[in-house]
Amino acid sequence: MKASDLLVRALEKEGVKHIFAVPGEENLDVLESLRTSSIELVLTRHEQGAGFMAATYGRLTGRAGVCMATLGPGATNFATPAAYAHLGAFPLIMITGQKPIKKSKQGQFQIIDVVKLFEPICKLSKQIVHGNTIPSLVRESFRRAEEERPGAILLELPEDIAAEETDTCVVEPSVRHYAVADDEVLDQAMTLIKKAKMPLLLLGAGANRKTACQALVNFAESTGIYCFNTQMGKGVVDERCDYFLGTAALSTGDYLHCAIERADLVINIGHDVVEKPPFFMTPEGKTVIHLNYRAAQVDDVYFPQLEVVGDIGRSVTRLSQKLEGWRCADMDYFKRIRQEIEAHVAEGSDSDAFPLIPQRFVADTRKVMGEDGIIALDNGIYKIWFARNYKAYKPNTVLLDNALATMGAGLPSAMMAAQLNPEKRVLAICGDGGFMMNSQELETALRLNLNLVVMVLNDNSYGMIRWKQQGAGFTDWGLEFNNPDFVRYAESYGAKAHRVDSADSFTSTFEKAFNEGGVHLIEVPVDYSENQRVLIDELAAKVCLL
Ligand SMILES: Cc1ncc(C[n+]2csc(CCOP(=O)(O)OP(=O)(O)O)c2C)c(N)n1
Ligand SMILES: [Mg+2]
Repeated sequence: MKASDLLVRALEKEGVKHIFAVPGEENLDVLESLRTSSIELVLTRHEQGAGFMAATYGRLTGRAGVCMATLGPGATNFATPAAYAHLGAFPLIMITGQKPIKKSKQGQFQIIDVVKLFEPICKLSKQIVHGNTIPSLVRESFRRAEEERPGAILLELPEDIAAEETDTCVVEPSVRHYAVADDEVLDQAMTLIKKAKMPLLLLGAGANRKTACQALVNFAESTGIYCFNTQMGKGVVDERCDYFLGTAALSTGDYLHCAIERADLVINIGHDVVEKPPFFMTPEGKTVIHLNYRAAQVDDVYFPQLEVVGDIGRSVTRLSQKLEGWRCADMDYFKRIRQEIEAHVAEGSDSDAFPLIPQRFVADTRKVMGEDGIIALDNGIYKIWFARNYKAYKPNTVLLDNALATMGAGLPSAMMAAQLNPEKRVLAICGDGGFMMNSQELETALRLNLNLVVMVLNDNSYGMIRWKQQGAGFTDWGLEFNNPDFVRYAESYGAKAHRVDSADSFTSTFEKAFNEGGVHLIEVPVDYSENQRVLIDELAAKVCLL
């Protein structure tokens, strides 16, 4: 079999359904092999779009998403999606082309050392030097990409290798089970929990990845321990439940931190240090139990005293069994903090100010998304507002990136969520800055006939950096820009487009767009003056309940 055919057979064997790509001439053999395969080729308009979509496929399904690009400039455009998957722990396989390696008349045209370039941001980065190694390399790539902690893999397939004949066949995928944490360490965790006066449960991204959710809900309900989550842990538990305190959108100083400061034990399930810290540990401070697939990575603000390493769901179930009949004695303080956080979040949610203030557009977004709608956020100041104020109801319904926190991923990740969930409401939430970084993918969204609404929050600036600039005491300078007419811009792609022109028209505009189906862009003029007042001044002045 020709090597490129063997590659595609191996991908089919792994269950690959789509390849997201911007092909170059070095990928033409693979392209020809894909033509007659069961795999759908999804062209995007920038390699970042392909990479972010494939990484989000991995994030949502647990199976590696696959994307393809050419050598040199195509490959370098994969650097940001690779870093996104690497830090975010999303299984991703990137296939890039290369000039012939055995004999070439093209000098160094477009050639850079792609394999080396990707080494620091991949779990494995390798050139395929012989067609016969393809089956085992593909198998190993999927195994590694999907294994906890998931991440990115780069395979470089040179043109001459792609075209050569091979004499091997594909390798069967294997079944994997993770070990449960050792009984002795689970006993130690149980002892620490029983000894604690005010324990709290922290849920991070790892708890969101696998089917640990039910075990975690059972644990919280049977022990009565209150929980909070990181931004990427949103959705593990239904945030409407009585024992949920809030999301750590900031690292310190928020209302939630009154509760965290009071806790003498934090049981951290699935959080690792790639996310902005949900709180800072101090040497004389509280005890932390780290329960995760992998051991803790220690730094200045995270040095857990006990590590419970193994399958999250199964370890938590064993811990629940060990704690059977035990309940947390006094949760009154946390109950009052919860009420305070709830009241605080509700403030401003009915404001009819225009341009809209964050409290209002977050509250109204929650109303239109219904029980199982999915929001995918780009990066900007609104992410903090959504993390704090938007309650997640179900796993994987709030897709935000608090690891690489790159701009430009919001639209492609929402597109992937829409492709996988055609019957659900899916909303991309972007700033005017981040949207313009990959707005060309609107064409891809239309070509794929997605049902997708794109919210563009217009403040004519890099608002997040303006807020930081203000917080640092600098003069407001250098961060404003002009925008295209977003309505006409989206319409030129063939999308339907609207501009919200009053606070009251927000919900009806979004309802109408979701009901109609297809691709819609909705521009929302926003007023970010609340950032300083609510997220800085008010928090600085707050006093924790005694
Ligand atoms: C690719 C990339 N470049 C730069 C940054 C730094 N950055 C973080 S938020 C931000 C501004 C975002 O502006 P916009 O998308 O308009 O959102 P806003 O904060 O204004 O709502 C910038 C420049 C980043 N996170 N990612
Ligand atoms: Mg902006």
